Amino acid sequence: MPKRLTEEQVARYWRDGFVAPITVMTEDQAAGLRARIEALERAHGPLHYTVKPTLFVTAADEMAHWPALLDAVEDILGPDILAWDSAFIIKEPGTSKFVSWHQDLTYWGLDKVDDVVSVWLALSPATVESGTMSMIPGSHRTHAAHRATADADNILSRGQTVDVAVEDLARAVPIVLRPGQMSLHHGLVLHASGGNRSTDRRIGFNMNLITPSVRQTVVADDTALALRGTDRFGHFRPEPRPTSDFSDEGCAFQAAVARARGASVNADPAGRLVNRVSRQRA
Ligand SMILES: O=C(O)CCC(=O)C(=O)O
Repeated sequence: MPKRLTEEQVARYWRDGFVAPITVMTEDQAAGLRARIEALERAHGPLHYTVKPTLFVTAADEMAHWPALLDAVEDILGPDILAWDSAFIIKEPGTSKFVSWHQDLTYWGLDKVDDVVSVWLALSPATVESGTMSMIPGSHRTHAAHRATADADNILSRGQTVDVAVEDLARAVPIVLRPGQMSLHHGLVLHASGGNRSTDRRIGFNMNLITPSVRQTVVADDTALALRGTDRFGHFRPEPRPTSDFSDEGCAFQAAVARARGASVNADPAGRLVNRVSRQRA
């Protein structure tokens, strides 16, 4: 018996490679989290695509541990859950920034495909107009060939792109979410998103969750955040939870993680390593 999803939603996830929308909080709760994040942005600068905000943003840590969110993930992954990665993915109003068609797992170095679930939680309306993701049902069953592209508007660090057949593009499903709703997608489902033609910011909190049995094959000494259950494998060094926003310890840990992943790290005017790092991910 699933905890949060219906049997039909669980079956749909495995059949299509994604399921949405899943309501995990009220719009008021989402608005409250958004307000906290935007206050931090005013104080510290943009949070878009910073590496692992769960290490230094308490609102991100709260979302990662949100019981209704984890109940839905547990229905897919089982009771033992780690967060391998997280990011805010923010598209400003009017931006032409986009995400090309890709499969998440292509560059992550994780050795299992069915033990990785991506969460995308909306903190503002995610609509076709605001540049929400579209996904191709059933595309998670095969690995697709990616090629590198160079387009300054592509949010993906390598500009990796899959050439999707026209008939598959016609089947793509837009993932429309109200604030407080989320989607879950399989690490191999083909997905993409367009620019933001709306007048509001499109703010998503994205997490890549795994079971502890998954191994990292590329990054040495990789870390993960324990969210639920037990880690009987110890494949990832445990991450600390933030006790306050932008604490020195949280920022230092985040900077070290970002460096280990090969991301470029900048120092802030006070000389402290902070979060303004490019996110090194697929
Ligand atoms: O936020 C977006 O537009 C794309 C997000 C994405 O590619 C992902 O969550 O895997």
